[in-house]
Amino acid sequence: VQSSIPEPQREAWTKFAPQRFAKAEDFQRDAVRHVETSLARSMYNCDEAAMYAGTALAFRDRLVMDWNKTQQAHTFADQKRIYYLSLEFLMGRALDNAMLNVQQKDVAAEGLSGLGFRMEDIIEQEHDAALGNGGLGRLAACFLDSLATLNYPAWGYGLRYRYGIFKQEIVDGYQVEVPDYWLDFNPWEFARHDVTVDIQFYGHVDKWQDENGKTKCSWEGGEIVKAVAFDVPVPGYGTSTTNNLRLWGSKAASGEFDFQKFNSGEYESSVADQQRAETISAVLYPNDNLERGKELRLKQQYFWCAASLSDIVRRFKKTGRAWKEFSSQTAIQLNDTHPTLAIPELQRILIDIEGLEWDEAWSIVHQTFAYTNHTVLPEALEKWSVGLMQHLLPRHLQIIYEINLQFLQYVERTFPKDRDLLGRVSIIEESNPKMVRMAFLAVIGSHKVNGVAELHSDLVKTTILKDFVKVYGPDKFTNVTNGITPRRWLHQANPRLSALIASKLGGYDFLKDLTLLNKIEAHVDDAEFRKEWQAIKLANKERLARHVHETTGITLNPKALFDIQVKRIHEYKRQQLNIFGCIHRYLAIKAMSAEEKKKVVPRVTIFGGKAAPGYWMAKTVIHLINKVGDVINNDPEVGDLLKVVFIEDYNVSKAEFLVPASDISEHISTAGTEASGTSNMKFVLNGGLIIGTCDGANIEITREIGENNIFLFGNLSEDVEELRHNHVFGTYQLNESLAKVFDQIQNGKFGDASQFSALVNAIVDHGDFYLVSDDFESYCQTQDLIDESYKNVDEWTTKSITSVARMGFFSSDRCIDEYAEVIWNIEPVAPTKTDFAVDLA
Ligand code: CJB
Repeated sequence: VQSSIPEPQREAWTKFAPQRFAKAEDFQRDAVRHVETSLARSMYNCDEAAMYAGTALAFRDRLVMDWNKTQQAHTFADQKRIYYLSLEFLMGRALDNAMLNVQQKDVAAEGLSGLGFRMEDIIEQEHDAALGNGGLGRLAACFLDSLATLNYPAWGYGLRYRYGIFKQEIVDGYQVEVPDYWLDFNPWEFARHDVTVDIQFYGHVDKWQDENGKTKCSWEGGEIVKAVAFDVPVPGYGTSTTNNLRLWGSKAASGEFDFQKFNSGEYESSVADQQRAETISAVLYPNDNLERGKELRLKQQYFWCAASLSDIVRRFKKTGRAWKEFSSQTAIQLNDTHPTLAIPELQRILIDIEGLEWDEAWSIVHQTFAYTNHTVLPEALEKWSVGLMQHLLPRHLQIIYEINLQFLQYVERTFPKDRDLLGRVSIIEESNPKMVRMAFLAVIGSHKVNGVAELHSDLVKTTILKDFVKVYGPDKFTNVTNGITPRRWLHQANPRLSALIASKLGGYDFLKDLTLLNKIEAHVDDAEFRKEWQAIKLANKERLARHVHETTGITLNPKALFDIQVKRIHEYKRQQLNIFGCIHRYLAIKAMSAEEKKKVVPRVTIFGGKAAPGYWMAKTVIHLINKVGDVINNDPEVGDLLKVVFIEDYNVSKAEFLVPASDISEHISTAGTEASGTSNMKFVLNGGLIIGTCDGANIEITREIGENNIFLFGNLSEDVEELRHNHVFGTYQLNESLAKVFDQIQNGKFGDASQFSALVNAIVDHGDFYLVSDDFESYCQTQDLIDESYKNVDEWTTKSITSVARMGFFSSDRCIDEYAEVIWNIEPVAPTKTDFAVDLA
């Protein structure tokens, strides 16, 4: 391609292609040009929003150049690629990240200042890209950052939701959901109206014999919806590699509206068809760790899987390779079971359309896919009714039945004496109605299955997938402990800490190799270093206190111990344990003499997180937190000794200023329920200590940083089952301190007690499934220990520095390298500097 372009033309292209900003003026030229010409604004009406747009477009120009080159280089390299299929990408803001990753933020800040703007205000203008619920979606976003940074030839595939996760407002202490329409100005996406795929739904299967007497099937009839590609550049840090995130939007197959219908006078119904098609990519389902079998959700899943696979197969076919090479050129990672339909879809493409034999096709499919499990909670495991699948995807259901038949025949041959095993591992659950178990299909159709932290990966093998370990042996199952990108979660969120670390390590190499952090341990006794370390934490707390004051009117003492729990609200994550603990602390303060009060370590407890709109119990927890806050924050006897704050609308950009401001953060799930957690890693990386249960990645964090540097409490996962059994059948006694907390709630101390009765009854009458009572004593004692420890500033600072130094393992770069080696078998492609035109299709 390169050599086919005559030299003079190539010269002209190269000469006029946008370059890096050598100085602030270069940035200003581009930003001003975009404000003037792309936005049709001028110096006289350029507000912060317009300057954000000008800045974003100026940086976008740079990203696009690298993006084009990267895609071309990956095409030339013709190496194996990894496709990451995720229904959620919780990206947050892009501008700050882009400026830092291309290492041009300082130039832009200087340029903006010369134009009369402050960098912080410009960054604040951007709407979060909130195409995810929580940990699972944010993990996908961290992975994209690492894949690009490590120069892997990778694409993300997702859905372009018109509405991301809802915005949360708190009204009278209750959560109210407001739609998140985020697309009115999004400079980061490129609509590829020429890259479309027709997606079929419903219809029926035709069966016939071909000329050789072979039975053939084809999926006929039904309706067609068009998938349109929207591409988002994903820049790596300190490399020209810029990968692609392709998000699919849905449109009516007939284009704007059906002209035949239109011309025959059916204007309204042609517009209705259009709207119905667009509904598929309209909204992100707002559930975290919960699946509800809604038809539209299944439609979303198939729409996205089919569009992505068609794209992947098309790209492979352009290389002219034989099908048997597909899986050595293509790895597809299934982020949870949401994309499991990609398995029968690839099988369908190979046998019905490409004419391969079943066995040959199945071996390609099975070598291509790998599946990541993110939860063992039963309510989160996806199942779809056979009836719904028959209706929506009749050919896929047939293929799933065939996959199941062959699998069960194998199991029967291998374990002829274990008749029950067949029912236990069947993809089809023989319930009424019959259900398709997606996790089983994902396991059978993949060559590797991984959990996301050591304990979780063990639990996967001993609980939900136990029988599959028997069938396949243990080698199919592996662990890849989650990680986070240090670019966003240290360098971007906490620039001053990042700079302090860089000053000791002689540069920012640690952002690419986080294990280098261990070198700061040598400075743990350096007085200047420690002073600056403490000053940074205080400044971050002051910034958070300002935010709280501006948004709630509550005044916080920045010297108090800041205790933060931010994550989705869920019974298993146990925000109820935290708020009951706050009430317990409040009662203790109320009972103190003036002398005793002097010894109390002032504490600020901050909560944030969304409840799924239909999750009533989680909404009740939010309500209780807000009501408790109202009472405590206005009690003059308490003053600064305790404040309880709920931060509205927790999202990625809020996490970026909350995480660096914590002294303690809470990761207190019932042991065995939180697969990994990733915010635990973010908080520790920013010098906060944690209080946590022996669950998920807390266990590995403890191993890395040392048990003196973490506050663990509570029952162990191996004891949970027996404790639960005891609650229901044994002589179980409610913890006494907790009983006193409940008395206060029931006496109406925090408003109408009936509002909170379900929360109390879940523990008192309904078996306390999440073991709040069992862990309460240990939780409160550990909180007291934290107070004592915090009094000793020197000791606390040492713990903080030591912990950060030992967090290198939790970089998502380490995690991606593990996937690349153990699961995907892919190699990086050297980033290129050449300039030539590109074909992104
Ligand atoms: N996770 O965010 C979700 N949603 C789900 O439906 C299932 C799991 C979370 O995935 C994270 C990334 O692996 C884990 O760290 C977290 O523990 C898990 O709850």
